[in-house]
Amino acid sequence: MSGRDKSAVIFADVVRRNPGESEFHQAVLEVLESIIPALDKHPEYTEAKIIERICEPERQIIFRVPWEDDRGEVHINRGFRVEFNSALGPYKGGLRFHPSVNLGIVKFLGFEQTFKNGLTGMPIGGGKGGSDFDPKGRSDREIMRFCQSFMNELYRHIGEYTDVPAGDIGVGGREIGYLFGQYKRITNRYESGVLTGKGLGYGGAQVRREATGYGAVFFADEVLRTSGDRLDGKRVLVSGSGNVAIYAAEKAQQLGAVVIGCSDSSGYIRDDKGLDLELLKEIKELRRVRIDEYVRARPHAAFVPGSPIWEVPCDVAIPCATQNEISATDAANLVEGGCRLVVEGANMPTTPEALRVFEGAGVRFAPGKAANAGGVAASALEMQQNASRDSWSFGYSEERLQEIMKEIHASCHTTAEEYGMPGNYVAGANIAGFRRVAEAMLALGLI
Ligand code: NDP
Ligand code: 2IT
Repeated sequence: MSGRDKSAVIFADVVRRNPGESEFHQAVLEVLESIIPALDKHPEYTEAKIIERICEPERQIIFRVPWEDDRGEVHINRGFRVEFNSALGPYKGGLRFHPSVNLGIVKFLGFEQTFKNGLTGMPIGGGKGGSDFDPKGRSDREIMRFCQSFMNELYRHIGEYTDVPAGDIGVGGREIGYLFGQYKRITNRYESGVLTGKGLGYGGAQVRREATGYGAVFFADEVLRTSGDRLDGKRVLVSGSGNVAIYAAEKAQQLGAVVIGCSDSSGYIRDDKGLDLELLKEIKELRRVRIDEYVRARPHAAFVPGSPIWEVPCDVAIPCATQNEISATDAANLVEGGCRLVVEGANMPTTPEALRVFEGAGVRFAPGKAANAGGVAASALEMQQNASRDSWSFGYSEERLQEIMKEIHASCHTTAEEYGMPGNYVAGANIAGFRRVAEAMLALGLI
């Protein structure tokens, strides 16, 4: 059977065995389509049923999370941890707290994470978790009680050599602190390497907070350099205004770009003079309020409620909010507005239809599993520092991050060329990430 036929049969089986999990199907299809040339070249993967095994998580944990709000009312949420693949190292990947979280979403994220972590070249397997808990409007005490209850079950499944969670949407430094505190209390172990994204005062690493956004911009810079171009002077749009968006905007500004807009789920702001990042950090990191607050302090800027940010003309788009946030219409608007490069800070923010629009228009495209790998790579550096009880300076950590992003870029670029698809970063990232995981799985026997 050809690689193409084999991949179609496997995909049909994945859909049949995982009904209703549309995001998971979408992520699997993209990878299976990309790796066809690698399957044709390496029949040993097909013989050993590597793809069938890769599409089936090693372990899936679903649990009840009961907690009490400030008024004493009891709430029940659902917790997840999908331990996808440990061929390359302990399961590694974030936790997402958002009302939309369900098993299919956690599986798509865990699946992507497996290849992303492979691409980093670091010793980390793939996993993901989270809950359908909605942190919006909750007090610090409520967040703490939720995190403690979540950890009361999660602790038995994780460990520095087993599974190492971190943040994702709705989970940042505050939540990681509460989760770590509860893990330490239950286990009576100061096991720093069990979670990453910790605060700098208790085992966290410099540049982890900035790493995903900075890394995405380093990746953008590498893509531009391949054609002798640079970020300096470019108009950049960033969607979202959370951890990834804020630090993508910061690094883009440092490299001379003008970041003219960002968003949250209520709408977007446009500031043609360039975003005031200190103000944005105060609104989003300290006060945790809605983005229209921005225009109160910067009256020349505009707040546009309810519309996608992609209607604003730009040169470079960095989606940093959530999956499937760029539709075909958004993509057409971006192309019309002059956008020549899309770099995914978020996981799978571009719909397959939008990707076809970009491809048709010759827009360069950097997929999340390569471009946003800086976050998890910095997590692996945090694990390394925890294991050696060391802590590195900001400057050194940022240099390491930049080197890693350059290597990931080079690996996607050369793999795409090797397989006859120059400039196709989707194929390059999927094939390079897949091959790292597949080779390790072959070496480890039938696992
Ligand atoms: P945050 O929670 O810090 O920020 C998320 C931002 O996206 C917020 O502005 C939020 O708006 C917006 N957003 C989230 N969900 C939706 C939605 N359904 N519709 C519209 N807007 C939405 O998360 P992160 O910045 O950490 O994560 C952003 C993306 O980056 C995710 O795709 C995540 O998986 C990915 N990522 C994160 C990494 C990390 O290290 N944190 C690493 C690699 C990838 P609002 O507040 O209004 O909900
Ligand atoms: O999607 C991701 O890569 C993350 N949310 C970060 C995972 C991590 O373990 O740092």
